[in-house]
Amino acid sequence: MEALRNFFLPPAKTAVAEQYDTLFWFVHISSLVVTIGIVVAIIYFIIKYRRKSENDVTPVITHNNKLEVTWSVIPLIITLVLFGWGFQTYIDMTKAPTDAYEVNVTAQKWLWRFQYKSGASTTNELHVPAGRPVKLIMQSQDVIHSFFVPDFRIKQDVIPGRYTEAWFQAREPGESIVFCTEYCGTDHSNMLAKVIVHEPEEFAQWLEDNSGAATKPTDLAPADWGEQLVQQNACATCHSTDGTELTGPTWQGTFGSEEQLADGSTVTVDENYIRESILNPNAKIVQGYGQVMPSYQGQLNDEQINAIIEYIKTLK
Ligand code: HEC
Ligand SMILES: [Cu+2]
Repeated sequence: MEALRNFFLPPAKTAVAEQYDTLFWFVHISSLVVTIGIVVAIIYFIIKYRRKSENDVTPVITHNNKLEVTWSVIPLIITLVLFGWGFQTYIDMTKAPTDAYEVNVTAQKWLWRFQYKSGASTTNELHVPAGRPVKLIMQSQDVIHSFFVPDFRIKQDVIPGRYTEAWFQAREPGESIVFCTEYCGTDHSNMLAKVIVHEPEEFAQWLEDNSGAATKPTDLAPADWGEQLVQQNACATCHSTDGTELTGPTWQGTFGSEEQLADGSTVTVDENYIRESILNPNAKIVQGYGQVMPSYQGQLNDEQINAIIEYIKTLK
């Protein structure tokens, strides 16, 4: 049974997901039973009432009250039960418990940012505790995106200029994938994130360790911190470090090189140019690329930008 379930649907990692699946199976199995019943009845009648001789005459039947009431009332009851059941499940899915842990979610082409109460923030990784409801307060910086976690059976549009909400309570530690399910441009299919569910104590520790992300950890060299920041901010969705061309130019050997810009001029890739590219990406567009890089103004401070510059310098 478990194997059959998993063959059709991803594992259900929340109680709501299980509720949802039960309803899903009820709808499908009852439809299957009714369909088979109808097909069998049709075949039976075809055989039983076939024309058997030349003077076989079809009797005139006007109506049958008992039969007609039966075949109207039974489906009506099934429909009402389905409606009530579906409505209850929908309410359970949409109304977050009041004691939920809140996380702010920002979607933008093509990444997900998560901000926690403690001041920590992450990109493309949502860290949450197991066994506790988590409420997501979501908004978009640009176009409509949609936050979809198949394992939790939650899917919610994320819209510019207005908050939308979703919630879940993961049972056990583990990882689940987040997809963007609203087509949002070139890299829509790469707009992925992970939900990382921790044991509650481990989550508290994680929050503590990550709340000071705005200052350099003392045990890291600036370039190493820069590498970490680049990962945390998902720059790698668009920039490779090995020469591969993605949505943005590769960083391999870029520092000190001459960059050809879209307006025909050239610029030397130095500290100032990188800084400007991060804070105001549309000021100078590299030839052959689109205006798609989001601004990191207000997201990365000077110290962090310096570290990223140090890191880019190491990519020869
Ligand atoms: C959504 C894709 C995307 C993301 C995410 C992104 N960039 Fe970019 N980036 C681009 C594109 C496209 C260009 C080229 C067009 C332009 O100049 O704006 C670019 C240009 C740059 C340049 C100039 C590079 C050169 O060779 O001239 C730098 C530096 C840069 N980005 C740094 C970053 C950093 C640091 C991050 C993460 C904090 C980041 N980018 C995240 C798309 C992205
Ligand atoms: Cu999207």
